[in-house]
Amino acid sequence: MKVGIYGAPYSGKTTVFRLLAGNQTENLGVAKIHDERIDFLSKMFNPKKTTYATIELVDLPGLSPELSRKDKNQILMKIQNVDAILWVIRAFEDESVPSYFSDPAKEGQYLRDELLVRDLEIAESNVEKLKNAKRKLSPSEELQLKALEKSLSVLNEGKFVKLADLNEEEKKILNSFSFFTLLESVIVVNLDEKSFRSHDYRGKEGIQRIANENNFSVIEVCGKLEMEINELEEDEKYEFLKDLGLTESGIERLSKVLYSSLGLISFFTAGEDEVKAWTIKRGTTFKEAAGKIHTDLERGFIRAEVVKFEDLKRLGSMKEIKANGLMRLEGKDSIVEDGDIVNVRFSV
Ligand SMILES: Nc1nc2c(ncn2[C@@H]2O[C@H](COP(=O)(O)OP(=O)(O)O)[C@@H](O)[C@H]2O)c(=O)[nH]1
Ligand SMILES: [Mg+2]
Repeated sequence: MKVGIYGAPYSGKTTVFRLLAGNQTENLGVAKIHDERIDFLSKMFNPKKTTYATIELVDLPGLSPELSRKDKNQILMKIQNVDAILWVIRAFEDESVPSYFSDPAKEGQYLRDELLVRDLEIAESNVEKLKNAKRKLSPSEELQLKALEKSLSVLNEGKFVKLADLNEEEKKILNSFSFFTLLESVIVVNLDEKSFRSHDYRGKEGIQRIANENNFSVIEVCGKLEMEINELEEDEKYEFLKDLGLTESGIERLSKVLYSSLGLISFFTAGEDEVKAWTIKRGTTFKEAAGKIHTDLERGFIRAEVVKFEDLKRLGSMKEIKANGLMRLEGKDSIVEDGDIVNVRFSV
């Protein structure tokens, strides 16, 4: 799962990227998904290794109105191969940092419009190509044309392709055009400390509107504050956050929202060697999930022994779980739920 960080220059993209991916200098990174359940299991099993779920991140150059079409396209090309887009919108006041937009809502509208313009171009040119073909279209081309025309019609209304009335087959067909407005997005609003504390900033309604129209989550962070919090020791950090009325930092929250907005959940394996979170899409079966761990486990799958994390947390030990009959046996076609602790029985 790969997420592109998208926004205008000086909005805080690289700051957010470094906070999520660790203090690194390249533009490719891996974000650890914070999960108290993994912390808990790690304390309980005391394993040699603890592994959190992760998401890949790409930090992109900023997009701004003054760039040429060619330069813009070059930047946008870099989101072509991501699974989701993380928008960073500047809503902090700081005279020492240049600013491209007078208002965060305008910045959001600009970012939205650049995605729409690019998708409109793609839809138009491909519809034209198919319509101008001086021959009879094949059945699959007919389907393509229909899906593209549906997309074009919502784009012409200024709406994202994801709002088009598309069936599963049409969505699949559209994959080859990599429409940006078909991807999941999460909007990060980068606030100054004052606005972060008050949850109030200029342009909030406008940004919320863009998000609501397209079913995106909006997360408020304060890049500067987060960087300071990052430097603190664990217990100091907790005090600091408590003072802000929070139980976790914006970045911790962001990593989780990002994860769930992408339709991702975690199942766990836990033992003396390793406690690990495995990333799957909602709706994955136990057999498929076993394949994430090792192909042998999928091939030779017999059954899964499953314990709910919440049960283990409540009862405190595997022994108590067994004594209370709370270990389930699941077959290959049952669906894994978020927080399942899984032990796969297999034979190859
Ligand atoms: N005052 C303030 N400055 C910030 C904040 N977030 C980032 N900056 C500063 O803004 C400048 C641009 O940030 P950067 O992350 O490089 O933005 P990018 O161009 O979008 O990658 C840097 O000097 C940051 O230190 C914030 O929340 N408050
Ligand atoms: Mg940058």
